[in-house]
Amino acid sequence: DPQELVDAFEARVAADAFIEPKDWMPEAYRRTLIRQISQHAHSEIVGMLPEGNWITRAPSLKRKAILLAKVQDEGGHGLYLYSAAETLGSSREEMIDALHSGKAKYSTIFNYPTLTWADIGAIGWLVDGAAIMNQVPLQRTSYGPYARAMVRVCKEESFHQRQGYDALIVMANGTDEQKAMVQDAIDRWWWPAIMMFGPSDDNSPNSAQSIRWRIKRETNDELRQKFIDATVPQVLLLGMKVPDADLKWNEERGHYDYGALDWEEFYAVVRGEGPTAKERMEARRKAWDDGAWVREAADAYEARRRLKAAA
Ligand code: FAQ
Repeated sequence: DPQELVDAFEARVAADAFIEPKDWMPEAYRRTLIRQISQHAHSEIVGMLPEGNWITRAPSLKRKAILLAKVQDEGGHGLYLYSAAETLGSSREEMIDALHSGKAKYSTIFNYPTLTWADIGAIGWLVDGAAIMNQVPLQRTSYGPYARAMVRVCKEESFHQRQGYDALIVMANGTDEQKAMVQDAIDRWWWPAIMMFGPSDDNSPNSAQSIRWRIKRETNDELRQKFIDATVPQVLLLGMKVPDADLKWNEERGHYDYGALDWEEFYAVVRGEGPTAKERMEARRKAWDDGAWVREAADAYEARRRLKAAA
């Protein structure tokens, strides 16, 4: 009886038990998860590009080794996430195709250019910092494979966040020119980073259902506020300024009040009109096309292996 299946599913979610790939689940739950997990995967893979841009220009061997490791981690995160989405019945090809045709989204943040070395520090600290704030609760998301992928991803993101802040501490204690580069990077990355949390709660069409299904454990605005509260003191510790004239500690709320986000910019970037959107998609399509021979070779190998096994 379908109602019994629905009741059993709802009871599992309410008891904070994980839903696993072979469990019955409502079709809309499956679709929401494929959407969110695949978009998360795309973000990791596209997110390799802005930083990859600086690997050959890192200022020292140490910084280069760290950056290489970070970008490789992001590739790994993308792969765990695609695998988690595949357990829901979506194929890798379908997901990649949705990205390349512009049907699937990826995080707005990766549509901004990395102009200086300080941007690499700012991405680690602010972008990975925002990612951690969003992903720590996802370790308890109701779908088992997604939750488990998040455990390792969060550990690696913590390293990413620290290395970014560490790079900026060095520059913030350096020459006037280095200090100015740090402030400039904060000025350009602050607002895009707080936009990563998505639309405000009253404009977030997916939130209510995702919270009911315990896919999302906290709302976009709750996470954004937590991120701002945690990050402002870190800006001040660097001796830098937050580029928000309305930012003010609110004693009564126990939180920072902050200025209005530029939602027009946010939605324009979501629509694919971000400063580097075209370049990012071209790079992804080219990587996919250039890798065709690897997929073909793997298929040919598998066909030969089967032929041999059958003989
Ligand atoms: N960019 O109703 P909601 C990383 C879309 S971290 C683009 O609130 P939802 C690590 C949203 O998809 C970044 N689109 O949606 C890293 C929806 O459209 P749809 C990735 C956005 O799903 C660091 C529509 O707006 N992290 O990659 C954005 O309930 C450094 C309405 O929004 C994740 O994906 C945005 N910022 O909440 C890598 C975390 N915000 O799908 C490299 C997992 C919203 O209906 C270097 N995802 N939209 O067509 C989530 O937690 C959620 O999906 C949210 C959005 C919170 C992003």
